[in-house]
Amino acid sequence: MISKQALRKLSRILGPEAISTCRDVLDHYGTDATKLAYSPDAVAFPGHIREIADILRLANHEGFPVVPRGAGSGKSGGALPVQGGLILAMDRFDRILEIDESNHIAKVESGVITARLQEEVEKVGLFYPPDPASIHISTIGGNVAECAGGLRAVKYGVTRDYVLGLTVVLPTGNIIKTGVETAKGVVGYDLTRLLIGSEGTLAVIVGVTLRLIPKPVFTRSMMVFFKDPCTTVKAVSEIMRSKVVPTALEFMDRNCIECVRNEIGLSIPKSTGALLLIELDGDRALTRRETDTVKEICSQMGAIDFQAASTKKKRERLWEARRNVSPAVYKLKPDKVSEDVVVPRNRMADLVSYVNRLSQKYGLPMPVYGHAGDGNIHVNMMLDKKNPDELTKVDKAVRELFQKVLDMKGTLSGEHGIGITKAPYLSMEISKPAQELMIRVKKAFDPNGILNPGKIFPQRI
Ligand code: 2HG
Ligand code: ZN
Repeated sequence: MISKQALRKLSRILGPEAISTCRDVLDHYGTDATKLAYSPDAVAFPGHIREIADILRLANHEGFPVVPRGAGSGKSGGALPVQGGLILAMDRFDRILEIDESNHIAKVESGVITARLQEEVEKVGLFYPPDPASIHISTIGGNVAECAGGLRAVKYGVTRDYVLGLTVVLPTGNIIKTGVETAKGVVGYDLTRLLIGSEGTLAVIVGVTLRLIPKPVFTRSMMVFFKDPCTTVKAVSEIMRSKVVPTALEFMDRNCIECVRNEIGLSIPKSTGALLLIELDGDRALTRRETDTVKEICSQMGAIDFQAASTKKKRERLWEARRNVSPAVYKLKPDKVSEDVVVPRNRMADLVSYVNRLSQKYGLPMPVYGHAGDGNIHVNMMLDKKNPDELTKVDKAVRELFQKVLDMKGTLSGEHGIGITKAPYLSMEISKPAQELMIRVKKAFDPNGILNPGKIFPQRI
C-alpha cells in the first residue's frame, strides 16, 4: 500500500500529470494477457531515467512494491501488481535512438514496439529477427524481460541472442550499463544475460542495444496439410534431420485450424488433422532447393496437400492467421490456461498424443499449436473458470503435463516465463539449491524486495 505521503512525493518526482490513481487507469494497468486482475495503488508514467531512480529510492524508503510494465502482453503474469504498489509504465520510453548501419546495431528505449523497430531497420536492409506473436503490441523491454521467443526462433534464435547491452535502473536506484556496444565483449560477469528473462524482478530496463543482421533477400512460405497430428510433428524431425533449417516451422492441430479457418483464406482439405506452416529464407536458388527438399520430405511422410505463398500479401495473411490462433481458441471455451512447454523435437509426437489423451481423460478441449521447429508447443487447456469442476480438472492436467514434459527431458517454459502462473510448479524443474542461489541473487539486487515481488518463486518473495 502506498501511503498518501508517498503519493505526494511521487507526484513531486514525476509531476502530477505523470501519476494516476484513477480507477479506469488502475484497472487497465492491473491486468495483462493472462486476463488475471490485481489492483495497483497508482500508475506512474516516468519520462526520464532519473525519475525512475528517484522512484525506486523512495520505494525502498517507504516500502512499497514497484512493478515495471511494457505493453502487458505477457502470458505468465510478470507485469501484474500482485502485492499492489506502483506500476511503472514504460510507455513514454518509446524512441529508437540509433540504427547504426556500419556496426549493425540499434539502440532503443525499452518501450519501443517490436514491430516498429523491425520496420525501421528493414528500411535500411537490416533485420531484427525475434518476432513473438505479440510483435504489434509488445515492447522490446518486455521482450527482453521475458526473453521472448517467437516464430523465427528455429533459425535465428530468441531475444537473448540479439541483446548486446542494457541500461537499467537497479532496485536500489543506481543506474548502470551492462554489456557492450561492440560485436564482442567478455569483461566481468555477464549481467546482461542474467537480466534477460529475469521477468522484471532484478532491474528496470530502460535502454537496449541490439545486434542486427542483414535482411534475407528472398522468403517463401508454405502450408502443408497432413491427416494426423503425430505424423505432422514427425515430419518436423525429418526436416531438421535433413539439415534444412527453416526460418519458421509452426504446427497447428485440427482444433486450432477450425478456429482460424476463415482468416487463413485458403481452401483446406477436409481430411486435414494438422498442418505445418513453413517459411524459408536466403538467396533465391538456395530457398528454392530447400523448398523442394522440405516438400519431398513432407510427401514421404504422407502430406495430403501443399499451398505455397510467395507474394508478400499472401504470406502476411498466413502469418497473421497464425499470430491470431492464441485469441481465436477462445471460440472453444470462455477461458484458457495456456502452457508453453518444450521437449526435444523427436519427442513431440509422444507429447502431442499424450495431450490428446489428457484432453479425453478430462473431457476438455486442449488445442495444440506452436513452434514445432523448437519443440516448443503451446498446450491450451480450455475451460470455464466459473465451473469449479473444470478448474480442478485443469489443475490436475497441468501438473500431469509438466511431469510428462520433464520425464521427456523437456522444460516447463520456452518463452513465456514463470511469472505467477507457473510459480507453483517451479520446484518440479529447479532443484532446492539452485532456487536458493537464485533467491540470493535476487536479494543481492533487491535487498528490500521492492521490485516486482511475488513472482517466479513458489514462496512469493
Ligand atoms: C504464440 O506463439 C504466443 O502465439 C502465444 O506465444 C501462445 O497464448 C499462447 O499460448
Ligand atoms: Zn509462442
